[in-house]
Parts: sequence; structure tokens; C-alpha cells
Amino acid sequence: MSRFQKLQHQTRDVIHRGFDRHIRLAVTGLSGAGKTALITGILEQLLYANETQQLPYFKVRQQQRLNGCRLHTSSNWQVSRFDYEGSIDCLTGETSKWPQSTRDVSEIRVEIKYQPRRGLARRVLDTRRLTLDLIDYPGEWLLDLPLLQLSYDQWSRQQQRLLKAELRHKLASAWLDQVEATAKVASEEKAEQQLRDLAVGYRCFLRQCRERKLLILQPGRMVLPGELEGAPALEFFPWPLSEKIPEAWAKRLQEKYRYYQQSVIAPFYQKYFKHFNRQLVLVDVLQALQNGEHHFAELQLAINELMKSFSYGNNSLLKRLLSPVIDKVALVATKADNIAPQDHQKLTQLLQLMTQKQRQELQFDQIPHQVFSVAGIATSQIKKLNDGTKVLDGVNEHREFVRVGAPDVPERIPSSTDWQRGYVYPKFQPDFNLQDSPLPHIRLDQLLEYVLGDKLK
Ligand SMILES: Nc1nc2c(ncn2[C@@H]2O[C@H](COP(=O)(O)OP(=O)(O)OP(=O)(O)O)[C@@H](O)[C@H]2O)c(=O)[nH]1
Ligand SMILES: [Mg+2]
Repeated sequence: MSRFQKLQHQTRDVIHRGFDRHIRLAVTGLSGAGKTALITGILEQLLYANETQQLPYFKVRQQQRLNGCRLHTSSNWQVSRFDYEGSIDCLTGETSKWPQSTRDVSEIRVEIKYQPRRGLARRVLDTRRLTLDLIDYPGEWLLDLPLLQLSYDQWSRQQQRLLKAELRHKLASAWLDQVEATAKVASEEKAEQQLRDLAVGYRCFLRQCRERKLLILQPGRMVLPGELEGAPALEFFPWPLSEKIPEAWAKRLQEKYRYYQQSVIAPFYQKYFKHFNRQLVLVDVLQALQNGEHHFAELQLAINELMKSFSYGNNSLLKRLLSPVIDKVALVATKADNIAPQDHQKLTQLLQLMTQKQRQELQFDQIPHQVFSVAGIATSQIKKLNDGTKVLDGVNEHREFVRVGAPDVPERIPSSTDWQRGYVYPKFQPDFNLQDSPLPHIRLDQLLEYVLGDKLK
């Protein structure tokens, strides 16, 4: 290559990089909300975008301006790469199944190459690049985020309020007895051991809550400790009683809590949750309906707490800490393939109602936001029988073919009579093989257009 050609090449490269765009997408969702499946679905659709007709609303594809997409390891070399291939292997393997619940953090970068439609870029460049960073992590750790903004006393008061609910109170009764009895013999010399034992009791209680599908489980590392298994950092708990904390314990509990905030939560969020500029808030509305009133209320509370932590436009601690500048939010009801297409609108509407307060906040701060019902991986097929009834065909956990009547979705937040009647939804399993790629989805093209479309013009 001559020096002139080399210079020409380098100049083009610099121009290209100057025009590169970047989205770091926060996929926010509690454990089981469908983060891993949705990220897998997004990658699958992007990688195969030009091969199929599955993305009618993704304009860059429809306008035939998409050159293609490529996966890269993330810019953060200390984090594992999101195992897209592993997820696809799970979904399309001999015993097709869902990828496992996530145990650690992983990241992936997608490079999207496209032809600009207008503006200066169109005149100077034949192609342009958008890089999209996606991060997957255990949902359990997400609920630590609100703790960054609460003092130990505030957190304890919040937990005391939660403990008033019948189910929680019942599950906590053994631990509460343990706290009460030990508090009577609290002593300076035995404090370490006493608090350690009570933390073990609190952890048992959290595990029971989890088994009963309760959602607000804090601190998250106590449910899923990762490298903190057995670490003294986890030897604390919220103070659950109305009586004052014994003097021998108060300082220690507060110290441990602060340590957890500063040395576990803050670095975690600074490392992974920094510089997000778009956000998906995933909500498993159907599971919450099925689990009943209590679970549903906890889900609403959890979304509220989480979105408060990302409160846009005010100078919250988190904002100062991370300085996130999220400029667009999609609120997403996941697993829409478990209901009939004509009910998707109802699902969207229900999520709209569930997040009314948060949407008002976003509106106030002029953050564009929209509500969607999607399936990252669609596992069912809708059929209309001769008599006009709609049914869903799919495969159950025993890999047997099942046909179920399309279940109902409430348009409003259920009343107490509705709760008594209850809601039941199917749980379809994947049943794919490699030839099925790209795997089917529901409305990912609309979601992609909303989140990426303005950066692909
Ligand atoms: N039918 C259907 N089920 C889904 C879909 N996405 C997720 N699921 C179900 O929900 C479960 C949880 O989904 P994940 O993607 O693992 O959820 P997650 O948010 O990553 O959960 P954690 O890793 O525990 O934080 C899966 O095992 C499936 O049973 C979907 O698009 N359609
Ligand atoms: Mg996951």
C-alpha cells in the first residue's frame, strides 16, 4: 500500500469513527423477568436481520440500508462475554430448553453497520456504525440499587412495613422470635457471633420468601452471594422490631450496612451500570397475575423503587454516583407468547396502568418512553378452531404437545373479586432446532425500532 493510500485509508477510518454511534442499553428486570431470553432474542434478530422477513417494523432493514451485524466481546475485558451461542444451543439443542437463570455478569457488543439515510453522514460516508452494548446479570442483584439511597434506619423502616403483610410476617416468624430472644441477651463480647447467627436466620427467611415467589429480597447478595459466599460483608439484616436496637449491636449493623453499600453495591453499579443511555424495563406481568395479589403488589413496589433509583432529572445520589443520562425508556411486558395476540393490547394497557406513576415522572422529565408487549423467543402458535375459539399450541415441560384455550388478561388492575377468581397462564417450553434460526419472536422489531431506530438514520 502506498503512503498516499495508507493516509487515505487512515483518514477514512477517522471520519468513520467520528460518525460512529453508541448505545449502552440497560436491560432492567427482576430475576425471571426474561432478560437473558430477551437479549438472546435481540441478538438473534439482529444477526439474521437480512436473511428473513421477521422484522417488518425495523426500518433500517426494511429500507434495505442494513449491511449487517457482528458480535464482539465488550470493551470491558474483565467481564465474560454474554454467551449468546450457549443460549442458542440450549434453545435449539437435542433437548431444547430455556437458558439457565444467570449467575454472574456478562456483556456483549453488537456492531451494526448501515447506510446513512440523510444528513452530512450520507454525503461523506457509504456506511456508518452503531455499537450496541448489552449487559446480562442476575436479577437478584438489581434490587440492591435502591439501597444506595437509603440509610440503615430508612431501609429497616421500609422492611418493617413490608413485614406487616401477612405472608411475609408468617415466613419471618421464626427469625423474628430469634431476634427477640437474642436481643434480650445482647452483649458486647458476643455481638459478632450473635449477629452472624441472626444473619443466617435472615437469609433462611429470604430464601423462603423466594420460594413463595416474593420479590423484594434485600440485600440481593444474600439471595445470590456469588463470590461473597460466607463473607462477613453479609453479616447484617434490617432491624425488624419496634423496640430500639440493643446498643451492643447498633453500630455494628450500621457499619456492615454502609460497608455493603460502599464496597459491594456502589462498585458493582459503577462498573457495569455506568454510561447507560437507553433503558428497557422488563416486567413479567403474567407471572405476577398468576402468583396473586400479594406478588403483584410487590412487583409494583419493586418497579417503583427501581425506577426511583434511576430517577431522571433529579440530583439523586445514584445519579451523582453514576451520572446516567438515559434518554429513552421502553417498559416491556415479556413472554407475550403465553397469551393470544388479540390480548397483547390488554397486556400493554395493564403494564401502562401498573407503571402510571413512573410514566408520569418520565413525562415530567421529558424522557421519551413507550410500553410494549413482546416475546424475546416466541414458543407458541395461535390457532382458530372451526367454532371460532382461539387456542394456543405449544410444548409443556414434559416436551408434550399441548393446546390451551387462550387465557384472559385483565384490562385493569384486578379487583379483590378478580383476585379470588385468579389467573392461570401456560408456561410454554422452547421446541426448536438449529434449522429454526432465526428463532421466532413477538414485536422485537418494534422494540428495536423504538430503541435504536433514531440512531440508524
Ligand atoms: N414463553 C416464554 N417464556 C419466556 C420468555 N422469556 C423468558 N421466559 C421464561 O422465563 C424464564 C426466565 O427467563 P430468563 O430470561 O432466564 O430471565 P432473567 O431475567 O434472565 O432471570 P435471571 O437470570 O434469574 O435474572 C425462562 O426460563 C422461561 O421459562 C419468552 O419470550 N417466552
Ligand atoms: Mg438471566
